[in-house]
Amino acid sequence: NVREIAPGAVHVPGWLSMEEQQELVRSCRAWATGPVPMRHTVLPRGGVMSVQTVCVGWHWQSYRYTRTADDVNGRVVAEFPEWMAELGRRALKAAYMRDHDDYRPDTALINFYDGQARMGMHQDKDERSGAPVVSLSIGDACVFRFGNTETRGRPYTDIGLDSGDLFVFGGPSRFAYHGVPKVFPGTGDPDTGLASGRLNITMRVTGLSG
Ligand code: MD3
Ligand code: FE
Repeated sequence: NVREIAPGAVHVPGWLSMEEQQELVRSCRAWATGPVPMRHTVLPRGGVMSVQTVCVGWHWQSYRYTRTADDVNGRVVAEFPEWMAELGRRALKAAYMRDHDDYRPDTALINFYDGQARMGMHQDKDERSGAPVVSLSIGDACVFRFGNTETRGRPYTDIGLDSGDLFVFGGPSRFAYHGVPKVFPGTGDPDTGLASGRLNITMRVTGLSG
């Protein structure tokens, strides 16, 4: 069950098993309370993001990647685990239906949405790589807005994302505008381990070293 939304943008509904979702929730909970706790990222012009984020591998502070969380507590972020890189390669194979043994994601951004959280339309341009982004959703359903590479506005397509869904953004879709205009509170299955809210994990290749 693989849907190509635009060239390189592929949605695979219900890709994660319940056990995989539970395992990811456990890992994300440990990272969220780890050396660099999950927090609302403060933007350069003083705005505060409504989602809460914790990073592994590299720390994203708008708009750059660092090894230490200078905007939180100065500590080194948790290591990006090899099992997650392997999950990323399996995700690319599921979406694009060919092997991606050379895919080496080195960072995951984990976003937590409570009932009010949103993410405005943006491009992900802080990576120095055009490698695909792998996105995994757990918990409450949401509306994901997938736009174009030219403007924040129309044309865009609204797509419902549910717990367990995989979305891959590569090729011409890698630098498209996208956002999350709405989350539907109370729609997630507590069996995942997430009693409320929505978790989104994105794996990326930063193209950075050191
Ligand atoms: C398309 N996260 O972390 S995931 C983000 O649900 C982000 O938390 C949203 O946008 C979330 O930057 C959307 C889908 C997604 C993620 C990264 C992309 C779509 C993308 C990068 C390039 C193009
Ligand atoms: Fe994004």
